[in-house]
Amino acid sequence: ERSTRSLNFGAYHDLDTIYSWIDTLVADYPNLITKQHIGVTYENRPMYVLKFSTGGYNRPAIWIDTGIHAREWVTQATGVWTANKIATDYGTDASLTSLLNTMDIYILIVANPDGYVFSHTNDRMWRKTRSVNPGYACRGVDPNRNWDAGFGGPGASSYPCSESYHGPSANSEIEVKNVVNLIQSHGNFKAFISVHSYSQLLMYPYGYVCSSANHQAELDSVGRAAAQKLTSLYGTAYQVGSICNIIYQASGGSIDWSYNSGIKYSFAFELRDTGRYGFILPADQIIPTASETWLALKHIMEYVRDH
Ligand code: ING
Ligand code: ZN
Repeated sequence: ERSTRSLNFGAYHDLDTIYSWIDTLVADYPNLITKQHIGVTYENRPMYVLKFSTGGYNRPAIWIDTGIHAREWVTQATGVWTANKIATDYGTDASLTSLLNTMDIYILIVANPDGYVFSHTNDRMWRKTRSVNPGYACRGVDPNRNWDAGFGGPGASSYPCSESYHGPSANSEIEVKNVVNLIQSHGNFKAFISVHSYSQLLMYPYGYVCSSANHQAELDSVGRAAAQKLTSLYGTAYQVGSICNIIYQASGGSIDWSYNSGIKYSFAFELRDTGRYGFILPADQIIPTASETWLALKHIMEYVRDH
């Protein structure tokens, strides 16, 4: 695909196209957006985070990542749409503008670049990273079982060919380590939101255990209000709950790590749909999905700004 100045947000795009578009967005909004290179992938591709900031130094910040699982294409597409939405709404949407006057927003649109490329070139259903597993022909680690939160426990596999293989050690995947390094060196993130598909869920910790997080009641009420906003646009039904209670026990997940690291407002989305198309969501649902999700994201961000 040729690089384009204005992207069709209602279509799926490959990595090169997204990366070219990121450069045009940064060029169009130089006073709002910077591109941070946070490291390279296993296959040596760069990883870029977009930072939306109106100034200050190391302001309290919101983290959003999309595409940690390669095949969940509506999530990378939602990341693109959301980045564009923030850029175009700053200065016109009063609430977003006030948020960006005191906080920064970071978006990692393609959290698993090697996997994303492979899902375009070889296997549309690829989920994991592309790292070599010594002694095995099958590649990859599940990057959402690789974080240092209950690592290697129930809800992850020790078999390298499994779709939920946790990897040899926590943070073994450089794509995970790059994010951990950024979050830790920054030290002032107040929310950590990781976007998956599919199932239409809004989840909070924990996944590695089925007991309640300390802030369960608050996270549940913020989550419910956010889901209500989401539903208000097109009636899309969402369930809200802890990972373990609402989907399945899963160890080594990113939002359990962020929560245990002190980032109280840690959430994971599972976007559309509930299984009719699953990972192969038709492109004509990208903009509706991103638009409804934005209302929930905004609710969480506003809550964090005000608390
Ligand atoms: N679902 C997530 C998975 O990694 C999840 C669910 C989210 C688990 C957050 C743990 C933490 O299995 C998909 N579809 O990948
Ligand atoms: Zn996923």
